[in-house]
Amino acid sequence: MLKIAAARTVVTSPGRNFVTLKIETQDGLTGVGDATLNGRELAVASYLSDHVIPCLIGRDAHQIEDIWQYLYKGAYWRRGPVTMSAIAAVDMALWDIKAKAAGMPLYQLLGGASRTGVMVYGHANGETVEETLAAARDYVAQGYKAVRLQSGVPGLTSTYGVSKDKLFYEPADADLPTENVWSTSKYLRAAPALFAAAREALGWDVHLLHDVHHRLTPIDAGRLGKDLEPYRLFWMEDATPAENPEAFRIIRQHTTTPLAVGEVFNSIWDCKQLIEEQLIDYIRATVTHAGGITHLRRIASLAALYNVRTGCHGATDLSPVSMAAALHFGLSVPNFGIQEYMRHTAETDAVFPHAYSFDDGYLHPGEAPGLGVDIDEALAAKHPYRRAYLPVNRLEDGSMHDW
Ligand code: KDG
Ligand code: MG
Repeated sequence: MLKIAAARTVVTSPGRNFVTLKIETQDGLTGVGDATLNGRELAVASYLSDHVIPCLIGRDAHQIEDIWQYLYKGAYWRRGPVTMSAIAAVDMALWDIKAKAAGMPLYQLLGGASRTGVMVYGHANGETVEETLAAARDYVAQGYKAVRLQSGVPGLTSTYGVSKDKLFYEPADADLPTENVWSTSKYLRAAPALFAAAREALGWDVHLLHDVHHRLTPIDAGRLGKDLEPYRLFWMEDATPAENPEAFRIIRQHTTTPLAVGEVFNSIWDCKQLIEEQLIDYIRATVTHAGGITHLRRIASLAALYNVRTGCHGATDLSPVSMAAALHFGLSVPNFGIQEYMRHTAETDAVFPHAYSFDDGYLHPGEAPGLGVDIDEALAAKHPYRRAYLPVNRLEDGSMHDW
């Protein structure tokens, strides 16, 4: 038995907020889990400290599945991003401990490597098409095999994915939510032009991706997918608000552009219908927001039955702990598709020393036992929490819209 002796949450803000759970066993093994929920960080920190940690002390850290079920079924109130991020953090930390106890990198316990590396996509963002393409060329020169393209929409002052700091996009940018303005018709004119220019400039050997960020109606999404077909996208992401799986039937009827969704999902129940009806091609749930490695493996197993591949969300509001977990998962899972890789800042990397590394378009989790990532708590303490919100979106007439 590996008795859990202590657990604590660490909230730190090395440029942006992160919530980390650290679990210690009686014999001195430690494990870390990421519990960051962008813009709602303290809710998860409280859920962990006030409600979950007291139930962990004295339990056997080896019993990962039983602890998962205990926290999920035992709460009575199931699912939701706060609950599932908290359970995910416990799950990650326990897998970290188990793999350290075994003296192996976690991917070995998950069945071993199914590939030599995890293909990633970088973010090329720009106010203009030219700026976006310059950023994309830069990624290709660094060896990236896949790039997500987002560009400013003419006539709109702000666009999802485009920020002042080109290298490190950070949407949670204000003490109270920033208000953005959205126009579907302007966007629908701009997006195909971006990809036409991209194929001209970049050729056909690089995978191109695009994130719609849940902003379209199903029929508009169908039209956009059709307009993008000539440019052979790797995927069109989050075309419509993700709560309604049936919307994807309409999109599917109109386009062969591959569809990805899932960064806001937190349970297999959110994607069951989408997967079983083969309405999507990639499931983008994250280790942090979808209940940890234990639950994500369950989602991936269901997806494998229907030719749906994984594409874990990997934005910078997930800490390097989550990134490491996603890499061990991605290296081992049979139906891996691609992994998002928005690089963290040097400030963040210093707080979370890690073993994963990038080479020629692929990330590898490294060979350190466990997840291969830790938190430097002394350094973390030097970066106190700062309230930060994601923006909200309004149409040009002032109506609230999806951000
Ligand atoms: O917290 C929200 C971000 O993670 C999200 O806006 C980033 O859509 C995103 C992506 O695909 O990285
Ligand atoms: Mg996205």
